[in-house]
Amino acid sequence: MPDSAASLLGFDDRDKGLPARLARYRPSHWSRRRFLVAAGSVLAALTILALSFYSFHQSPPPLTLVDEYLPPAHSNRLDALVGPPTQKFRDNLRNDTQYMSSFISAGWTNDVMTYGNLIYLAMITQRVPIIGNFTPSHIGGDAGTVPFSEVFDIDYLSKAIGSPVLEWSDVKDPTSEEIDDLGCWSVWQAVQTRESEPRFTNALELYGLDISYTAGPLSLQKIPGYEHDPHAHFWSIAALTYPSGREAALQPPQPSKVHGALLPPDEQLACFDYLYYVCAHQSFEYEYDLSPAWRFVVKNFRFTSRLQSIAEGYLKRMFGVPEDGPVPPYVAIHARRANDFSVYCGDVPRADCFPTMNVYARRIAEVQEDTRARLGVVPEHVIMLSDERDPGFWDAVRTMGWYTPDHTAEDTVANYGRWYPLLIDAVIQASGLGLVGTDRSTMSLLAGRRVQDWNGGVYLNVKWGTPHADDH
Ligand SMILES: Nc1nc2c(ncn2[C@@H]2O[C@H](COP(=O)(O)OP(=O)(O)O)[C@@H](O)[C@H]2O)c(=O)[nH]1
Ligand SMILES: [Mg+2]
Repeated sequence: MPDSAASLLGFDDRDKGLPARLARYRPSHWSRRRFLVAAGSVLAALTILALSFYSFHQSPPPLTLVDEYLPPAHSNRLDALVGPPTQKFRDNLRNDTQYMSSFISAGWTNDVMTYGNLIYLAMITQRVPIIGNFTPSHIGGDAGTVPFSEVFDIDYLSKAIGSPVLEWSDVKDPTSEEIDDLGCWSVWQAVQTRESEPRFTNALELYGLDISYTAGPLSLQKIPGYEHDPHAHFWSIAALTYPSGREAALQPPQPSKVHGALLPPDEQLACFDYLYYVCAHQSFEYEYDLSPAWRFVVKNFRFTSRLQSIAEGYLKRMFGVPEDGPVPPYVAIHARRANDFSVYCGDVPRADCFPTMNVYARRIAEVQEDTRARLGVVPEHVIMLSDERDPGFWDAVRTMGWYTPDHTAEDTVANYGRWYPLLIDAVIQASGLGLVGTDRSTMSLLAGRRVQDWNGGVYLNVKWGTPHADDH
């Protein structure tokens, strides 16, 4: 044991030459000490035996060691089901297992975070999460859905978090014409003041689920009745999945859309309309280092090797390096500029509201300075990724000498489908040594956290809204 470790543990070689004041610890005194220690131990053991005998006869029989709610430890995530997808979902649920599901309805990254929240909630309540496909919003509602497992490695995820993660297509045959009734909680009705309906979902069209909702209790909202923050805490929602919390919160269910069914929230398959606004401690918690949904779940959403290698092909062609050579280290910029962001500019003209190329260049230099000091690497290549359509913007990017994937020349949509310009851009944002993102964009935020946690790189955001917003 090295000296420092030895002294940390309380051992110290200097004790070998015992001074007079420590004489009672000399070997001649040890036999009496040993006797006292032995007698004490026997007495303690007898007391413990007596106490445990007493408590055994006083309390109910000891709990069994098998926790009935623990998702069974399957080596294959699909063992969490009875078998292959069935016509009615219920026929595929194992009676020794509890499940949880929820739905999405926002931009892609928001939806990634919502699935992260669902899986984290399922983990802390020891249920098996069932997630759905990604549904299109910003890429055009007619683009069709894409399976979670086409984007992220679901087997890796299941292993990494120690719980099976299922997709609806594993549970219920996607070609089934059956419409299943299901009772779910509406968190949305409890946490916001603007709409009276449950959050809109595609559960009926996508999975044939005809849902009867029960409004969650108003106490779910972090600050009940506060119109500007619809967040709920994970454990407030989790409470609804245990008998005591469930019974205290039950109220009359609302009729389902197709069958007019009136069902209380299902106990075997706990489900919720919408889980985007959920946190353990702080609203919009993915922005903070403590975010448990990031640290325990979404950090393990690794892109499939197929998607990663498609994106790497784009990088190599962009940089002009051979297909079998390495991708040089680079910094990516994510410039979020579409209309859903420019509405926040108010009266400020777009040109003054969004960052100029020089503002990005200053942040790039800061990233390079950090990686040079910390890693001894200066990533010289810079890639711009953006939802901007204005050709003038892209001309300015080229003038800076920055790269950009060319989804038109590469014919990305024809080759891979409508989702792939977005997915390839997301992988590129996540695979550099640095990301310069757009303040308030969740797409930047998740890409930045990937760069930090997966690549040991740097994530900086550019502020916007006025010409000097990013001055620092
Ligand atoms: N292809 C591509 N699409 C983008 C880019 N930035 C934004 N988008 C689109 O805009 C959407 C932004 O919504 P979301 O993912 O929820 O992130 P946020 O709105 O920035 O917080 C994305 O999902 C894309 O559909 C980009 O750099 N490349
Ligand atoms: Mg969004």
